[in-house]
Amino acid sequence: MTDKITLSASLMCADVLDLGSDLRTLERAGIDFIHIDVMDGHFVPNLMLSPQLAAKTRSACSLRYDWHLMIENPENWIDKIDIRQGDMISVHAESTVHLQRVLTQIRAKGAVAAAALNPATPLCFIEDILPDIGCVLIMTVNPGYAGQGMVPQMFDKISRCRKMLDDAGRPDISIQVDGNCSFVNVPKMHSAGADNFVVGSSSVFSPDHSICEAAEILRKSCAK
Ligand code: S6P
Ligand code: MG
Repeated sequence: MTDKITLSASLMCADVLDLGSDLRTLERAGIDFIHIDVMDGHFVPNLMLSPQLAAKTRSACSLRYDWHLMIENPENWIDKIDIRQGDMISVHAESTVHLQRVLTQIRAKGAVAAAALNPATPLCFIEDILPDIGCVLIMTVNPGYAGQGMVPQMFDKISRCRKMLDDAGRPDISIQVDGNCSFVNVPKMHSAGADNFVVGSSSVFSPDHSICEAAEILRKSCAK
């Protein structure tokens, strides 16, 4: 596991009336990815961020995008999303019966392929397809909404995931965590083995700190 952490800022938590300004500030704050939550109202009980609309926000900053697909049949969408070299795309293991095929489609576009697991989905769903994975996304809330509390047993799941990856000779596979990545939870998630954090209403978009201050607090909290 790497000591360096990366931060993915959740666009659904940004100021929708001033998105351009938030995107420019996120870039100045040293945020690594813009996290785009795509929801279809079927896989999760909510609708969010159209890929076409999200793609238009690219003109405001040059950060890589991290597309979190919470949709049924994600294989039908890979060619319709503005995926660029170095982006990350996460697909839920529960959303398709052909997870390995979708991950291969993503890698063919020069993007990092991430396999996402809901809190109730066991790690064994991905253990046979590690060669096709660049990142595991451990959901620490049930996906669909921002502002939820973390499912506490996910700390242990992160540790077991890190061990599974290291034992398989894949310390290079990143672990991303999404859901209630707060100032309190992030250092604990990092100690458990995660290195990429989806940051939203619990930190970089919390009313108590500016985006730049929040990013700095998070990075310092994980520094050795
Ligand atoms: C939720 C979604 C997430 C949220 C993010 C919000 O289903 O996948 O990416 O936008 O977790 O952050 P917070 O701090 O409100 O949990
Ligand atoms: Mg997300």
